[in-house]
Amino acid sequence: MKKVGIIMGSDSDLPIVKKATDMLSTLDIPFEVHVYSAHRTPVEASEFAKNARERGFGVLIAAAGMAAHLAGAIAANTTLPVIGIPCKGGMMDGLDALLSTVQMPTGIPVATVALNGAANAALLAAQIIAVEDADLAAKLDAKRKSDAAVVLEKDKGILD
Ligand code: RP5
Repeated sequence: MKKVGIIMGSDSDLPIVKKATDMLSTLDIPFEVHVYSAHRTPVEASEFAKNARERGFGVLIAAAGMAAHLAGAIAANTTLPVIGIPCKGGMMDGLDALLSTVQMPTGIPVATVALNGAANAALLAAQIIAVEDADLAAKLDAKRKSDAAVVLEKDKGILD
């Protein structure tokens, strides 16, 4: 199975990223996690992205806050799909990170999830890998059904 690469701009992003690693672990998807910053360690970030395909990654996830250029910087160096997680915090409480992550110029796409949307980033990565993996696709279908069952259970007699 292809691996998921997760890069965060700072170790301070780890509590958010943990939701992605938990989800990938639950789905038995192999992953690697790194702290590489677009600003503080730009060489390491770009080298990781450049080598990711030949190292067996199928999708990359990049989480960053503030001037969150990380997902774009990763996407600039690979044609693997890149998912950006804008992280809350800083003076604008995440609006800065959201716009920095989502507003990519034509030609270098980043699939941006919600602020702190690490679980959805992992699920989207899983869905991308599942395009070529029937077992994983079945697992995702089963998860959708069990998630729906939890909601329907709460619906039962909600105002009784
Ligand atoms: C970004 O700046 C990081 O992704 C983090 O969200 C934010 C603050 O980083 P630290 O100052 O906590 O290292 O680059």
